[in-house]
Amino acid sequence: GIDVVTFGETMGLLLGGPKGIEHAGSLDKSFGGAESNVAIGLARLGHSVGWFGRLGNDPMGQMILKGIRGEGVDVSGASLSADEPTGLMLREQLSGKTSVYYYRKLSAASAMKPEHLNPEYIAAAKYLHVTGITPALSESCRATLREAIRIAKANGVKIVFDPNLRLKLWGLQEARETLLQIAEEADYFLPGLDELQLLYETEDFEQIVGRLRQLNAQCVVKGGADETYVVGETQVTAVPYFQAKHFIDPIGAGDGFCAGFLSGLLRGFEPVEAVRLGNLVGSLVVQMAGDWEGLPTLAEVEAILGNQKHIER
Ligand code: KDG
Repeated sequence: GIDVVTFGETMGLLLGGPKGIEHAGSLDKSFGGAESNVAIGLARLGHSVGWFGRLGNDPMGQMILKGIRGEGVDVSGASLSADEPTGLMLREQLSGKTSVYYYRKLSAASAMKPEHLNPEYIAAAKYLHVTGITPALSESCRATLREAIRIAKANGVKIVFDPNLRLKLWGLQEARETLLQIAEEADYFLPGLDELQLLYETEDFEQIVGRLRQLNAQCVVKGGADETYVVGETQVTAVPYFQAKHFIDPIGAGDGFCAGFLSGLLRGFEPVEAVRLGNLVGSLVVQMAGDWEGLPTLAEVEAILGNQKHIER
């Protein structure tokens, strides 16, 4: 069976160079979507992983489907819609600040509805990975996510949830209510510290940890100053980041972290050890432009750790 199943919107991506989008003579073309980034990361680390979602039956949709498939991800559940286009995002990095522009309102992915789900496909997985982007896309996407979680829970599939708060897609009030509700259902909750500050309306770390401890989920908080936090029942363990040699593009680091963390879980690691692998993968993603291009293979991870046993025990 497939170890990890994930779904969501993947979009065409056009990247502006040093002149930005407005003045660029040409744009670099790729694709990206939080969930497919995680899927590609897992496939490169040697796991069986499936991604599904709706794309338009257009050149971007074709490119995305071939790209994800080409990375070794099972895309048998994905579909190309004749009625709606593939979503698109433009991105530029000017004076160190990353800006994203979405063109996705009436995309094929936004039209996803519960009837599109294949319950057997989800039920056969060990983990269902979902993000808070999907419920932000549309009412029907929110219902689809709810149904996918229901199917997973009914079949003993563990739910991994990254809130991926995107305030360009919805208001904080609505996001808070929906995302915290999903967190209640998760087995693993992988938020960023900045997201928690907004969701829980406090910057007080102790208070945030207190809220996280009320959840049933194993919580891991990304984005500390230079560490990731594993929230235990009585203590919080800080797991230091790996130093990135060159820092090119921060986007995708969180997805890389999720892929590494999930890889650790699949290998039977304890949470702290899985987080270490997540941190390593995240630190490699930021060293290349694009969402997923910098994701490492298992061989690369092993070469860096210089200790095969640590990963393959
Ligand atoms: O995590 C990176 C994603 O945010 C990016 O690929 C775009 O999925 C995306 C989104 O909806 O913002």
